[in-house]
Amino acid sequence: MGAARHSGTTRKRVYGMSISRIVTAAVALLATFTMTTGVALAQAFEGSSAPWQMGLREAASPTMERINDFHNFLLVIITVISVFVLLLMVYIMLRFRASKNPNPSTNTHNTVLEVLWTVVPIVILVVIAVPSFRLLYFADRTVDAEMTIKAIGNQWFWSYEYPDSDNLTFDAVIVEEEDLEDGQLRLLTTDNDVVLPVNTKIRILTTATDVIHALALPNLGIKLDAVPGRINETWIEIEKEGVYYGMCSELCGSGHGFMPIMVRAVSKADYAKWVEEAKEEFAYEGKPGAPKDFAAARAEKARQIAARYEETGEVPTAN
Ligand SMILES: [Cu+2]
Repeated sequence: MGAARHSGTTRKRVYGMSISRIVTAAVALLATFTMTTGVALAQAFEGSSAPWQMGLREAASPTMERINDFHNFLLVIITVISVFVLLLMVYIMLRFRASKNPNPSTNTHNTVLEVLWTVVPIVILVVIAVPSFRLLYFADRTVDAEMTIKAIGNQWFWSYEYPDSDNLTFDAVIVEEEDLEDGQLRLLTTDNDVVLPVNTKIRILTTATDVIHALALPNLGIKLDAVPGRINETWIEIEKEGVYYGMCSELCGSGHGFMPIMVRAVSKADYAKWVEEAKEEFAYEGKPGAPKDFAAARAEKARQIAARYEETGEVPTAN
């Protein structure tokens, strides 16, 4: 102890900087970092991946918070198992190596060991299964949804319907690289974004026009198959205003990588305002001049986009 403390004092003098100064500098650095991150968060939340990101995306819904917790819990379990197995194998390789054991053991059974290596994995699986099922049921659906949004996958764009607002509907097609404006993300930006209110329980329904697609929004903990002829359901409650990016997550054809999902979460008041504006711009049931059959119009648009994409091989955009 004394020697360690002594050498510490010597080092302190050598570098000419006291420990307390180092601590102060570290605290100042940390404070600056926290402040800048805080400011960044206070601006607008951006739900996208970052280069060299570790772990999952930042959670912005109760489901994703639980997915994150579950992921961290599993990480501990698999780390312990991996380290245990590694140490066991190193031990076996050293302790039972051929040079040390000219006459190999002829043991074939060990009842205690066999019971243990059966029971312990079962216990581990049960420990994983209980929170896993709890999470599955939590993410499944909400009984008291305040609104509903329907996402329809097409080759290769998404359409959205707002059943609570006279089936207000529009398509969201990718913005091509050369048309991107400053700050818009490549392969993730759509011409129309899906506007949703924060702090609202939103029921999500999804289906598809042609083949199986999948609605995925990592920050919100959503990955839901969009299957033709059936409706899948889940729910979200977005906690932060901002933009959330996602992608189709089911291989759905050659334009699969070009059908991003872009959600803009706004306050409830701004959402109500947006619905009024959107009704001017987009079609809804009963609007003069709106197509009689939204699904047929959508299918026709998908056919045109697919045909042009086949011809040119370029990103399948709307125009
Ligand atoms: Cu798709």
